[in-house]
Amino acid sequence: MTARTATIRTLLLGIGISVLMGSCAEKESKDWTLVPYPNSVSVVPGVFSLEEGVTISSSNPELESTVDYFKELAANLNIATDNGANQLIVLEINQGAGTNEEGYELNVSEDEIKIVASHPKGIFYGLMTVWQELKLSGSKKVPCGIVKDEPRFGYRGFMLDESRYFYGKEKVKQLINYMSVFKLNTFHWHLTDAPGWRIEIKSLPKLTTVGGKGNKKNPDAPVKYYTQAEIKEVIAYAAERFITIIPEIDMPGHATAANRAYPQFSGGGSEKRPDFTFDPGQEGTYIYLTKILKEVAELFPSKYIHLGGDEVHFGNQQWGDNDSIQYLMEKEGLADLKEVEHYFMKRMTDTVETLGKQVAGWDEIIDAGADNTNTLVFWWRHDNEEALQKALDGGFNTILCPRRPLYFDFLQLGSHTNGRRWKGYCPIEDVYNYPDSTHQFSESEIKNIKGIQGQLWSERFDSDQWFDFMTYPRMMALSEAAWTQKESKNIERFNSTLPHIFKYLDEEAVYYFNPLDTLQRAEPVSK
Ligand code: TNX
Repeated sequence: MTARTATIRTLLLGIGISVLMGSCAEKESKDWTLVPYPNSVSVVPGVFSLEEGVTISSSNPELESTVDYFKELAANLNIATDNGANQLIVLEINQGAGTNEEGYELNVSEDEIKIVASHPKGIFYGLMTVWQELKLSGSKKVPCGIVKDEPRFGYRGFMLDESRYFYGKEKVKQLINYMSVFKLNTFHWHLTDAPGWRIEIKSLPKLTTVGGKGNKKNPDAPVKYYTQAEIKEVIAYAAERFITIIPEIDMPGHATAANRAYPQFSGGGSEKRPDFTFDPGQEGTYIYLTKILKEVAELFPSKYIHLGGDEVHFGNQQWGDNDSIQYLMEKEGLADLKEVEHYFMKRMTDTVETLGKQVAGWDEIIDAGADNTNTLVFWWRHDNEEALQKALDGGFNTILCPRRPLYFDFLQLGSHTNGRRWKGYCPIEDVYNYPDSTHQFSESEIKNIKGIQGQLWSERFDSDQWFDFMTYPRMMALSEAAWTQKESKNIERFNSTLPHIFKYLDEEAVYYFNPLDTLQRAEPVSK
């Protein structure tokens, strides 16, 4: 080989390498790391980088608070937003976007992310997708391509019981924050039950000063409740994250704490559950409960107020010996105590409607003669398929929240000790696979199913650690089950995202359970 041909060869080789390197460097690629996983994702080579900051462009005043919120999140990731960066996030509300209110389309090229939605909710979820990618992948880059997404269910809920144990405002805000990040949209707040009454009612102060004392494990625990100002603060915090809060004032059972405060409205209870019910025989009870519901209705913007209505038979035995109830039965022609219960629910439903709201209730309310156009039914008795069938056949808007697998006070691992069982328990994969693993719904049934909800009941828990351990990451499995279409669900992909979620939760000192390494963390110790 001559010197000249050697030089040409080196030159050509050099060009070849630089062309190769050039294309690699320009076309760095990555996949999305997301829960819930979007319903349609196409990734092309290339990334959008926020390393030099990002300019958010939206001329729509409706999006102002969402944009401010996203800027705050970006700042926490050390991403500058008002620094004149060329990289653009463009937000566009377009009624013809072809997605439902919560859906969005995300178009990512190397210098622009465009999010189009028909409603601010969709823009919010599009931005959450971007934020989640940055946070979970631990980089400042987003994959190029197109995401088209909208939720499978319009109602994606989580219920927290703060009567049995009061976790408090900061813990609730943290929960609401994670709910929004993982695209859940309804927080059902169980504020009253036997151990404690947790919501200030200004016209009836003893409900909280007397009824707010104690919890399930310790009846002498100091008074704990939310003032109306605190409730407003939590509602505003949730609204900024597109989460609706449905308050629950449980009646006519589970009323023990209220009855401690105002015993004149107690309908008695059983030996095991004294003063469990309100008294449906007295006119005064209806006036009293209407006062309560009026303040609740004024406080919460939610269209629904949840009236409970569950497990009345646990403590209505004394209704049989109550003169005013006997009189009511005669006057109204009520044949038995079941009919008394239904009479009570009907009157309280009328009250709620007079206050401009609609009733939500546990599945027992179907038998209480609830009206199918206005009532939202929560099917919780997993061992009572008939109740679900009645709800669906009856045309009720129905939320699926069965004990198994959606009660997070149930065990998640067989060797754990503190949690409920019912011929089995609630491991994370059962939550993830719900409802498809359990039900096959017809087209007409599906129309009545508005969504799914997980519940954390608190009888057995007495700390934030317990809250974390039982809730996370089952809540993330719930979020994918609620958002992602059956065909797009994939538990291996979900499991491979969990370590990224754990890193995030570790930074926040959350005591989650790790189902991939069950020995990593022991069950918390109760006080
Ligand atoms: C049933 S769900 C209840 C709650 C308990 C829960 C414990 C429902 C409507 N009632 O009062 O806390 O089981 O798992």
